[in-house]
Amino acid sequence: MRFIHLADVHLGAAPDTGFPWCEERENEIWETFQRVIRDVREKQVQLLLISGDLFHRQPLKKELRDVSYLFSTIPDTKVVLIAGNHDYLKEDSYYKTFPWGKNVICLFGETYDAVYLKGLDTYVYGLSYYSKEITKAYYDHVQPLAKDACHILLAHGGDAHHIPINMSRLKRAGFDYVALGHIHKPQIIQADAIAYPGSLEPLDRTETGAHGYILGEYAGGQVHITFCPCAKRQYRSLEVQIDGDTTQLSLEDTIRQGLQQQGMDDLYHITLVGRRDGDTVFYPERIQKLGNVLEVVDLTEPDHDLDKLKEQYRGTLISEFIGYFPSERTPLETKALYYGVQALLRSRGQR
Ligand SMILES: [Mn+2]
Repeated sequence: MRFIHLADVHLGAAPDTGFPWCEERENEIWETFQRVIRDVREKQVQLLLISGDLFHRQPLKKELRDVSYLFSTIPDTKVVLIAGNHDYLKEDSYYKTFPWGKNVICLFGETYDAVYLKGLDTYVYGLSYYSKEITKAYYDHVQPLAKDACHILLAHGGDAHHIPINMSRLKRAGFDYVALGHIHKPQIIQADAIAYPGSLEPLDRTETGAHGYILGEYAGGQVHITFCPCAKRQYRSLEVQIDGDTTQLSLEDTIRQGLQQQGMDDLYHITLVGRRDGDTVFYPERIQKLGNVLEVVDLTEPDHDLDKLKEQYRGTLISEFIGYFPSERTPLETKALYYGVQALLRSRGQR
């Protein structure tokens, strides 16, 4: 039996608020979800597991109709889902009354429940959120039925306010696979047994690295899983080394090349490090235009010609301060020297 495990799709989210590509990203989450449905069909996946937070907030009726349509395009695949803390089952949630197709099973109980999928000889277990937070450690006491079949738990949470999970306990519980959701960083807790696929598309700049879903196979009583990257974009950090020869235009060229190499769709946090020419000032707003740049942090320090300054400011504190340091310096001493010179120059009203 082949399955796909998804979580934290967050349909309806619009990441990177305030940036020109924000609206595009809202659509891309839908497009990537559609791509997963296409993969379900092409890879002949029999079971699609969604471990909570399919929606970013309470789903609109038209959004449920769209999702339901997509599920209707994979009629031979069973879809099992639970509601997470973002799309929790609020009293008037459209989730509760929505008429899903017959291949879709919602484990919308407030307490632990199971469904048996006959054709797949598989039990899927789970519960859903009825509030934004649950502090009770529900998964500490769950276990599969004593029946010869494949047993899969859908679970959403893993932090103090969203069903804390004792992983070592869960490892011993006896499930063939635990399909986790809520933590947005993809991670395998136990090889071929317990995993978070992470958010389908990364949703904020802390969610660096590849994102996607988990493809699983159950055969001969054993599960085997692989992580399949599928997101359109990645958040990346780019560190650029500056030296005395770097100019604004040479820097722009370096960054342009870096972005092209790593991917123009990706979203960047750029940091400038090193020592720049004493007269050079970089313009972050021009760097921002080179691609999808979220932020430019300039940590460079000016590279002063110390001998020249010492001569120029002879008889002043600046000259004395420079002379205080030996020519062979530790990195810390060098840092103190440059910071000090910079501060003293600034206090004289000069750059
Ligand atoms: Mn969540």
